[in-house]
Amino acid sequence: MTSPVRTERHDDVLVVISDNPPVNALGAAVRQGLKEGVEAGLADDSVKAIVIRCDGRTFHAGADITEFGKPPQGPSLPETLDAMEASAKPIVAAIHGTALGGGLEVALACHYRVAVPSAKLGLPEVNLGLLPGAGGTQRLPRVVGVEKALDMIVFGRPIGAGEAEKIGLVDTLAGEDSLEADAIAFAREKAKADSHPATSRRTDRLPDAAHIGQIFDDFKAKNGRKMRGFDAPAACMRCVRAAAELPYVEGVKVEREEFMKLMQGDQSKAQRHLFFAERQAAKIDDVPKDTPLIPIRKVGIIGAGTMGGGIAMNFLSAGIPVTMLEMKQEALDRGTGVMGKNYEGNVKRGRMSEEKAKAAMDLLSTTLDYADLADCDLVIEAVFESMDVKKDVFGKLDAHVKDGAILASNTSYLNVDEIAQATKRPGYVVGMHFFSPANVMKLLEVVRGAETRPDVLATVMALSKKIGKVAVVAGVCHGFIGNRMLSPRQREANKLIMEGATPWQIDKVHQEFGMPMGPFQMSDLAGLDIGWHRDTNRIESLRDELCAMDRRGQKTGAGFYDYDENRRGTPSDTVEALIRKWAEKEGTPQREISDEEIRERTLYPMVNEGALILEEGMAQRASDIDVVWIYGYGWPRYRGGPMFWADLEGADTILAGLEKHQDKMPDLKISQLLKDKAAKGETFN
Ligand code: TC6
Repeated sequence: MTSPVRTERHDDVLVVISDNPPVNALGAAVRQGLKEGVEAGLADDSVKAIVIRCDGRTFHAGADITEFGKPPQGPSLPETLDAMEASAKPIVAAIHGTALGGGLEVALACHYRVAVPSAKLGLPEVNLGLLPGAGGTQRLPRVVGVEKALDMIVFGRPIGAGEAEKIGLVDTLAGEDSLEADAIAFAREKAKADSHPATSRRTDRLPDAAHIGQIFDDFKAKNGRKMRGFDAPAACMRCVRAAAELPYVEGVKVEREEFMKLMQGDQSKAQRHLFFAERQAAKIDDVPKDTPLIPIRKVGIIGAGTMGGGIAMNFLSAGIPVTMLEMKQEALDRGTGVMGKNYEGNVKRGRMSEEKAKAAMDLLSTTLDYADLADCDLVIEAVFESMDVKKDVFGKLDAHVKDGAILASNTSYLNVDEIAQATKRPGYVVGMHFFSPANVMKLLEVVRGAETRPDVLATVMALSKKIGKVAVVAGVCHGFIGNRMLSPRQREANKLIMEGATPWQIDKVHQEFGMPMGPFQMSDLAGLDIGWHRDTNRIESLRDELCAMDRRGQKTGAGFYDYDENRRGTPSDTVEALIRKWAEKEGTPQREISDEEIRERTLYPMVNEGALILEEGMAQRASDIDVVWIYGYGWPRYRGGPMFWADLEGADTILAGLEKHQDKMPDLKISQLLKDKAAKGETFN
């Protein structure tokens, strides 16, 4: 087998080049090649300096994640890097693209770092439930100081080469098109010096012993909430603290120990699963990768409400012009006003520059006339959730918008095939289900109708990446993937409060599980009056009565909870009394309900629904369902999504849990797929 690493001589400088597409991951063969390349340079007296660079689109973007959990092969990364750092000849990392994880650790073990201005550098291992385990937690603080290192390691956020140069992580910037030549010249210059900085021996950027405690206390006080539930951030902090307090060799031991613990834990397994799940979701089994895409140069949005405005912002921010249509000028003015405010907010919070926000709004035009949408390549409808209204809109779009343009519906429940029948181009009709707030939430469910063309699907999937979304393909069924699974959870939660649990007990169980909010907190946020017929004034359920009392959720200051002016909720005695009144009216016997029962009756039916979705072919794969719940509903990343979590629980445990409560859930149809998995001891993922 030929090595992915080769060397080239440039007079007295040896360049060691990795070529391991797509991202030059540091697999066994690359590590071996790097080690041998450096050894060759050291053994040859005529070589005065060594440059390490990569071919292709990026410098090493990390360890090869596919090797994790398998028996180690070839030289380990720490061993390879220690040998490099010990070299008496200067070694220079020449960085383009992304130097991430193990890739940045390679660069940190070099004596010098040269980067093109567009390069990004970071230690994102925490996002995989891990920490930089090849000396990164010990070397980075020695180069950039503890505070900056904490920021980069605990949050895993890469920084640009410009900032890296400012903080001393990069020694000099190279020309965008002359990286190799500039790095060679730099290395040759450095070769004149007698010695070269070995990162592990540096202490000049480490804080005084007296300040260390304060730095870590402050960091924890400021960021503790963001790390709730995750194991890796705290382990990263312990390692950086070891870097500040202990000699390098001792710090490395702490790093190794913490790394191994994380690597063997379920959290990292879950987060690594998600890394691949997210990438897999972009692939459609029967749509070839090279399917020609339909160019999308202009987008139309029908509806300037919260949803329409949020959807429009995604395209505007990505530089794609949008024309927004409404029935009345006031609605357009209101909608564009809200969008302007949202952009202002983004600028204020430092998420976007003022110029970028202005450039985005400049790409927006508005109209009351369907004829102005004629030249759009894609039109997304975000109007009232009613089949009649949607059909009317699609009929009009079909008549006005050019042939070959894609017509998409943002419906969250309705039948996309029926909507498509309102047009003469059902092949060009697709669902694009954004989640609210649509300019923030990463998930996009792409609903594939019976006649949706492969190029339409491929185009929408590619476009979603361009606008920063994670897209998952769903089939046509009520609520698609996410909302369909939400429904049995809510149904059981509603029943449980009638049987004796309180909304706050149920929400607490979900929050302790790691969800940002429980079912009743979510109802209050969404508003209890969705589907409530105020005009009839009929009170047929607890929900009707809450609405009639103007307890319609956060927006009216009360729902299941009472809310203060900062929208902080507290349990309501009134609601509790009301629940008991309704339970008595229904004749539901009251009993003490355990947290375990709440978990089993709300979470297990979700898994069952996920299995039904798979069984019916409404999702392509179990990991797609996980992606939906992570990006659309705040399922804790460290639990990998509902189907991954089910795999850890075991299909047999889930099935037994459902069967145990079957008398309380007579309407629950247990999935045959779940039964099969349980019988064979198989997993979904
Ligand atoms: C680490 O370094 C730990 C060190 C401790 C050592 C002791 N390994 O994202 P894309 C695949 S942990 C294996 O679509 P982009 C990816 O699955 C690692 N495979 O491209 C996909 O395959 P597919 C720390 C990898 O241009 C293909 O490459 N590093 C790896 O949108 C293209 O990927 C990270 O966490 C990998 N490390 O973004 C960085 N990386 O085509 C992880 C990618 O078969 N990587 N693949 O689906 C990234 O963040 C991004 O890939 C990117 C490129 C920004 C480098």
